[in-house]
Amino acid sequence: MGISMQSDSCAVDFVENWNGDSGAETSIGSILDEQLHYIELGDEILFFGQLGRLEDVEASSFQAYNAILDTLQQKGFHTLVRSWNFIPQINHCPEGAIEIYQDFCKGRALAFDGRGIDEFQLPAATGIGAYTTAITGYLVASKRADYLHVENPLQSPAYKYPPKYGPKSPSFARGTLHLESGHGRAQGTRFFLSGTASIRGAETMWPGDVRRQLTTLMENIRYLISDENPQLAQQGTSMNLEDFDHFKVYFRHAKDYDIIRKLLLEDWQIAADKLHFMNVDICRSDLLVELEGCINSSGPAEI
Ligand code: 3EB
Repeated sequence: MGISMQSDSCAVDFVENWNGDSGAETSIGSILDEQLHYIELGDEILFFGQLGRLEDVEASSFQAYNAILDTLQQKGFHTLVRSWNFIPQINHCPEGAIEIYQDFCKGRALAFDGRGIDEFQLPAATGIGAYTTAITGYLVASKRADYLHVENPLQSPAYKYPPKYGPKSPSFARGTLHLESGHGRAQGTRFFLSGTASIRGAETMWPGDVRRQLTTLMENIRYLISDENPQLAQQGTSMNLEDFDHFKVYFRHAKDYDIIRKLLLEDWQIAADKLHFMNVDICRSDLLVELEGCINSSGPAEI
């Protein structure tokens, strides 16, 4: 699936490779008249395709999410793990209507509500601008129950944002942790970090100041994954920034690229080859930068 994430000034499309367990049983299919496709691989499933249309954002996003959730329930994939939502004209507000992003959140939330999915089952997610014509995205779900959705005590859960940010709050968790199975076999930590921005409580911090926004969001990430987060302390798990395999860095203004990169390399000591930059709009018009990422450390070698 091609998802254009770059403005014309640097029109390089981005290819993402997904690897699964090669020994597992595979099956593929599509739903909603081939609007959405899926690949089942053992206990996991990946959906990808169109999640909505700009002509009728709420209804079409509801329809897409409803169809995905219906298929997941039928096939026994009861755990939502991670979703990505790429939304063109994300900050645009059509006359007499709400912003495209808020309209999308409404359709998505109604689909979750309608299928009886409560806030503790919501997956890590990203909802971000894109240069596509339709709303697209992908979603990973699992038959296994050994995932924990994690919230950040520094931030209001997104599903509890007040109505000024939209009639229905965004449906996502701050991160999703794969719980290590016992059986004497250390699998290492696997963690999906949601798109994280300069938000404390429910409020945007430092509008107009990209440096301070980056500091605040990195402090959000550091706290979320640390043992100061009671949900992780309870699991006896914590993570560090250097554990991440990669980060995707979404930034609104092309002119901010140099400073964001410099601060991530120098102040936050992130290795340059772990960073993937995308120049796109972000879901609140006062947000200038947002990061997501994955941890997939292999853990100590087996003896
Ligand atoms: C935020 O914290 C920033 O709508 O799925 C981050 C991650 C954001 C996911 C989504 C939105 C979403 O509210 C925006």
